[in-house]
Amino acid sequence: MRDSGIERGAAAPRFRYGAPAVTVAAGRPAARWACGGTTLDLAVPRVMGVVNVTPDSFFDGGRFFDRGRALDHARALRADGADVIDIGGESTRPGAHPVSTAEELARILPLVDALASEGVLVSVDTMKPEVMREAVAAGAAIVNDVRALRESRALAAVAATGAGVCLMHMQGEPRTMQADPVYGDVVREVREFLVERATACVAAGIARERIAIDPGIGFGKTVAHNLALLRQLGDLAATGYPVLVGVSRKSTIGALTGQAAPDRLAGSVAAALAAVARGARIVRAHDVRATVDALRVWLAIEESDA
Ligand code: 8Y4
Repeated sequence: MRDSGIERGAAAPRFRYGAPAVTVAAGRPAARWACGGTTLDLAVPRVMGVVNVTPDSFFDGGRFFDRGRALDHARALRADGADVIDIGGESTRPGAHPVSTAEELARILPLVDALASEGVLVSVDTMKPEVMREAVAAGAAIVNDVRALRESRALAAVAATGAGVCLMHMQGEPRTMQADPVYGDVVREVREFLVERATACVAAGIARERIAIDPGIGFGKTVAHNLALLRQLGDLAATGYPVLVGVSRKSTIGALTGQAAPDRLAGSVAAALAAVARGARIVRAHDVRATVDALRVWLAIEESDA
């Protein structure tokens, strides 16, 4: 039980959000995420809006590289209903240029600072311990690491703060991860990896309540792997850690719809709803307004009992 991270006999009904009788070791449902001075109530699904401050980001193509425009975009996402703004200064796109710590900090810190001082719950998308420390010092409440704090010193960097952390699964390295992803049992392997990383966090002094986990849709996975992970997301939710999912505009949506990235809105929203229906508590999205509207309608239906 302890090794798998799954509490048996607590299977969630398939299409009911918020109901899973899932427990953590302490025996309480994971309905909160401790993020610095803020605790995000996960009784309702939350939306993390994406702001890239990279000249080579996968979709935005540098549109928000300009600092003022990035700030305007982040504020617009907030107004659209984003609960968290995720700021990234280094693209994880295959073939993207690596960025120095100094450059990454120069890109993101002014934004982190401005948004945090406006009361926005800021997440920083980074793999670098130094960037984690500086961003949290500038007001970021969440560290979102696609490498799940595997960089040496990353565990200690986050432990030294009170920030929440999102641990994401990735097979391989960004440059080559999509070449030929292979798994025996993708859902089991991803779950075991994430529970192992969460356990390492706790051992390093990061409280359990600060941890969220993420299957890393598209990170070293085929379309079939991504669909299996989404369909069986309940297995991840059953670990007791809040589950965050990012599917927005990703290539799996393109593969299923035949649409290019700018035209993946409907597919992305459908995937977000399916993920939340299976126990995801936070969805990472580019199109925040549409995602929030869809979640509101879906939640109203789920919660209506007349
Ligand atoms: C179009 C637009 C196609 C964007 C692909 C993409 C995740 C993440 C990314 C995720 C968490 C991306 C930083 C990839 N994805 N963080 N980051 N979870 N926690 N690609 O799924 O959005 S970047």
